[in-house]
Amino acid sequence: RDPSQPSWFGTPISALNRTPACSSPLPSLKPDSQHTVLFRPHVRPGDPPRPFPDKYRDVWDDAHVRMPCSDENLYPVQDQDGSKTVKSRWEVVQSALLGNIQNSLDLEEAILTYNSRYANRWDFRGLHSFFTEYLDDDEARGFFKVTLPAMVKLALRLPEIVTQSPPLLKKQMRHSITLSQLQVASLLSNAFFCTFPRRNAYQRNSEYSSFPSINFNDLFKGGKHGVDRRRAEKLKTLVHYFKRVTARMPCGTLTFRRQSFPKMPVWKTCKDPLTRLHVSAEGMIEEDGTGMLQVDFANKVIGGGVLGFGLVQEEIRFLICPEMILSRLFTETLEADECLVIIGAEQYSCYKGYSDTYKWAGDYQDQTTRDTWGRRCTEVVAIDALKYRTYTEQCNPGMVKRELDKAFCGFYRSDVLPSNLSAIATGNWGCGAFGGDSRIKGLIQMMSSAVAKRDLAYFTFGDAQLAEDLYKMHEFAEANSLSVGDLWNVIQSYHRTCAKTSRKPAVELFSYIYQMYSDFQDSTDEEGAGQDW
Ligand code: AR6
Repeated sequence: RDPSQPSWFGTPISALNRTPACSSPLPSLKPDSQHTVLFRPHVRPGDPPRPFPDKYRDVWDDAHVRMPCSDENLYPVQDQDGSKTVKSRWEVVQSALLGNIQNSLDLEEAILTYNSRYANRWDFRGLHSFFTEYLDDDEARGFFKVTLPAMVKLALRLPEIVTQSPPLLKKQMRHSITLSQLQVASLLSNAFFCTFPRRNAYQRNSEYSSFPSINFNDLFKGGKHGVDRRRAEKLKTLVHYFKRVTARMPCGTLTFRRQSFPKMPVWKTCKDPLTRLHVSAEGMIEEDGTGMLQVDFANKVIGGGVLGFGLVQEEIRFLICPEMILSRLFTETLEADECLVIIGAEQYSCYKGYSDTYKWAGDYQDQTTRDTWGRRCTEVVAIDALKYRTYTEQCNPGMVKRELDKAFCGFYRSDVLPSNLSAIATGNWGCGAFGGDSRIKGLIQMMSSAVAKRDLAYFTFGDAQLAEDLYKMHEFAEANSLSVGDLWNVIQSYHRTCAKTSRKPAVELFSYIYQMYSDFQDSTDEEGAGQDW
């Protein structure tokens, strides 16, 4: 970056709202028909909240997570004489994990005991090389001696810790789940040991085919050349989380909320002016957006490739804040008008690099304040953009509406006064793996946040030109008193002029907008007549 050039434009970031300073007091935490709370709503500092109900109450149906510890979780086991009997799978899990696991080969054997159908299909080469080639001997020994037995304990205490089956957050449901960090840690330990039933087969029409995977087996795969560096760095980051929570269990809570609204704005007629914009070439959403609504550039399958190969914004966020991975246990694929909000996830790790250069960079002590429900004041919203191949298709009215609606669904809070809303911390949503254009998407996010009545902090990930261009467009819209509806109309008019071009048109959207309005000004100056978009 040229140091003589400014790195940010617009409203100073210090002027934007952040939680908890901007928030109104929370109502007391109470379960209701739209909110499942898995503990007694009683937060005691220094002590994880007690689960609710006191004794494990199982539900084994298609509306709830099928728990590994359910009595209904049965598994065929071959007896010594070759005959098959059906046994409690949880008992098999317990005896396998309580066996003597001293290295990754033992771990593989244990996991396959209760996943025997996958013995020839799952590949553990990545896990083996992680412990033999990637970690040094002391670290590997420490893991099997200290962390792994503690993780086993945490996983097997599941029926004491999570005493009811969490509901599934299915398509179009408006429902929240609040649980303790201890409950999340116990469920995630089970995911690491691949104990969740019916979550291994993802063929079409299988029960969970429209849900993300949750068992960690895909992370244990090998690469073409022995150790897969991406998976190894992911494992390092996740092992660090388990090391932290087994050494000292955090006492807070988290909420996962599936959100949609019965009515979306009629964009064409929205009179709202743009809200304030801070745009910066420096800074990151998770670092500089503390207390703001932080955008997760999501996949409709929440968490994307976090348990596989993917390693961009969403996956990195889920790795450094692994409690977010739990969303994969219960969140069905997001539809066009839905999002998932995650409040309270803690950051446990630092990282360096991005994608192929991603590296775990040590411990992170999250100092974010907690709210009165015990959650870190960190709110992340998962919104999935569409994947694009051409510039033109992104201006198609149907596509623009889809993206405006998606962002609006993520940003809007029907029950909060605008003055109590934090700003949105975002950036090049949909513009990396999903191939969108950052100027079009930047404008779309400005429009959605305007109707949601929230300011925007936009981090361009080092792109100084983009920062300047977005700022100029924002200034231009303000100077010309352009409302969201005016912007919608000019995008439509642009699409009509360039719809026949399949590739990138000669004039891009921003230049077109500038040109249209100066023509409009010229024509009004000369003839006193407006142009009808
Ligand atoms: N802060 C600010 N900007 C960032 C950050 C950050 N921490 N990280 C990346 N960027 P991408 P998409 C910028 O590709 O296109 C995942 O697999 C950077 O300029 O993650 O919406 C999901 O699961 C980067 O190029 O988002 C989906 O499957 C740009 O944001 C898919 O990728 C876009 O990041 C979503 O892809």
